[in-house]
Amino acid sequence: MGCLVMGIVNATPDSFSDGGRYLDPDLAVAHGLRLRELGADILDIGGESTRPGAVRVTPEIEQERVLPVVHALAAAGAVVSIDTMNASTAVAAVAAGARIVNDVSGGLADPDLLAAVAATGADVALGHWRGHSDDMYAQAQYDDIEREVAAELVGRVEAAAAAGINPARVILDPGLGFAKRGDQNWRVLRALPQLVGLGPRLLVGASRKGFLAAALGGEASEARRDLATAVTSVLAADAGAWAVRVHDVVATRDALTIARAWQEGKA
Ligand code: PMM
Repeated sequence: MGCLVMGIVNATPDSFSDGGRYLDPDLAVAHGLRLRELGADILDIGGESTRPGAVRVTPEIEQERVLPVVHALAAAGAVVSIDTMNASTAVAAVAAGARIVNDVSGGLADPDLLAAVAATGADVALGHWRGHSDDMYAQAQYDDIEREVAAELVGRVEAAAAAGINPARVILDPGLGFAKRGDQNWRVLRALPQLVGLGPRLLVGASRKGFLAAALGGEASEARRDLATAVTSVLAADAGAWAVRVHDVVATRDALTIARAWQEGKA
């Protein structure tokens, strides 16, 4: 399947599943290089956790964490995306070699981000989002979640265009787990073909998230969440996703390879 694999490098002390493992820039760079060897097409570097209840960090601390990592991985030839909600971090990361700005807030958290990215010429991934981690579940109220997520994503493409970003440079992301509880995530995933139909490339980030564990009956181990993630990667690819954002690059790469052999009748 032609879906790209985005490998996650969280240079944070408190991320959802791998917080603290790669806070040291050298460890984060080594992890990124390993993910690239294992088949990641893009490396997504983040310095601020967006897990439920996470405490926000200043852009200065965020940049201290991510810029050396972005610089080293881009210099090694990797396609790097910067996972940030801050305009100043986005601009500094692009200057350090990032080619994609990945803003889970879709440009809503920092009113300067879209115009700042427009000036850089980088691609931008815009997530469906309704509020910061401390109160995002209060925003998880929908009458018709499929329609509302699609309409709000279209609104972000329009905001990006108004800020000077060519729609061809926009990537959309349904924002799994962001202002979405439990089954609301499955409703959005079931509607993925409609989101693909909006036009922009679609990025899907299900990796290790709580709704996968919940579907497996509660607290699932990391290995079980990674297997569940690989299954969602194949299904997302089949629904037309452009890329999947994952921690376990090998599991998703293998799952996509097997799905392709199945479809093409040859390995
Ligand atoms: N999820 C997280 C962080 N960044 N970026 C995109 N584009 N899509 C996502 O779903 C997404 C993201 C939170 O997960 P993590 O803490 O495991 O990185």
